[in-house]
Amino acid sequence: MFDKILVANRGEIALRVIRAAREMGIRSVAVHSTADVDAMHVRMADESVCIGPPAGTDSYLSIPAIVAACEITGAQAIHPGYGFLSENARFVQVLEDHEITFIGPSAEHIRIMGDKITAKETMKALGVPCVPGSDGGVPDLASARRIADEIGYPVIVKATAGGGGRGMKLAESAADLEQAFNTARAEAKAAFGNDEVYIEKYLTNPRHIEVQVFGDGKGGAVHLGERDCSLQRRHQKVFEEAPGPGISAETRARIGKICADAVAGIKYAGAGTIEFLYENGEFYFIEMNTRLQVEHPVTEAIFGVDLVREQIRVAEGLPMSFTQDDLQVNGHAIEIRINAEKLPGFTPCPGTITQYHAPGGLGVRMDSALYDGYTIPPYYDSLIGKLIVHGRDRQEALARLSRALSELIVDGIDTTIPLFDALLAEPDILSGNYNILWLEKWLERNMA
Ligand code: MV4
Repeated sequence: MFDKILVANRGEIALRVIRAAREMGIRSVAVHSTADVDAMHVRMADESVCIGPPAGTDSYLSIPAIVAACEITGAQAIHPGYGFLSENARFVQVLEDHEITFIGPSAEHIRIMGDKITAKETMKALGVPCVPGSDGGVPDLASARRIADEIGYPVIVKATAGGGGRGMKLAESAADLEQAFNTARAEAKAAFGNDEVYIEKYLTNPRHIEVQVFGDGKGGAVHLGERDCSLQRRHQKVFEEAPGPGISAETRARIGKICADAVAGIKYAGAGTIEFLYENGEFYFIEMNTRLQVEHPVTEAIFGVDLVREQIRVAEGLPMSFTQDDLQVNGHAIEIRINAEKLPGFTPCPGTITQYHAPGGLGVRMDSALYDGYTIPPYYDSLIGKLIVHGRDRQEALARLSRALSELIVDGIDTTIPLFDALLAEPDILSGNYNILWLEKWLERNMA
């Protein structure tokens, strides 16, 4: 059993991990940049180490600084949170060499899923339904033409080193293919130092549905249903919910079993998310994320589990504390992401919080590292809080979200909170009738 873990992150996710550790009787070490001396995660942890100057690359992404902090404090394991080093296979390898436990999957699984071609090949071989497209990389334009003609236009050219929307080019018809193929390659080379690309049929109206999975690292695995994360702006999620509107218990069980069997098949350890596009009742795998995700609380709410606690247990070599049969969906949960950004342009807006009041009451969870007088530094992601609500059904969750928003106060800076007041007046949002294109179209009409 661990008696001390290091949290290699900041903000709300660092608090999330510190809280789980404390409930398990595990002490926590915060690391922080010089810009974060007054940050809440430093105050909440049992001890803290300064690991470098403000820039993320010099602090929260510095492998030597974080390993040193671990050795100085005697922490036995590291939780990476999300972002930063959470999907860095080299980091996991370095920790292995230092006999520090990484609270997450193996370096090999991170590497496989980080390369989108090997991820897709692996998932396909494990029986997960994928978007029709090239088998592996497409070496030249002639091959690209052959494949595109075969699957039919529109097609999308994606960088194997990309993901999360980076390095993708759409070709509506054969006339666009050369340009899409060449730009995708050039941009991939420039951005990732790897110009390998693959081709998929472009789905025109899908929803983004992702399945939460959890493996024990020994060939056991469960699924915890799906989340609908279709409401995104420039590949940033804005509003997430579980279960997905219109996804039946039978559909959940079917796609869930496919996903759980797949991760069991590779002896995956810890939390993972299998991302799908969902169109006309069919699931098409696109990517797998090998980390705890920002939106994990909606899954925690409807299943009544603590995913971080389970991550720590599995990293200690303990079994998960539930089986698939223990996991029943209870009600409906919604998360909204609150960013320090000025509308309508979503311009980052750091500054000092003059007043902060978190909502509370039945079915309300506010995950945030804000406090009165806190100054948000300009160096990091603009996410400053997540408001998660849980109700017996979607309608109750929506009413609770509306009520919680009426209690929330974040003064002194501009935030994206007004966006949610506006969204909650939209019939399509109230009925769950949206897909991946909905928000950008709405923003164009309402915030241009
Ligand atoms: C696609 C697609 C349509 N067809 N692949 C964007 C992020 C990355 N995870 C995959 N993405 C997409 N892949 C095929 N074959 C449309 C998108 C996409 C998208 C996906 C999920 C959520 C929002 C999106 C916004 C634009 C494009």
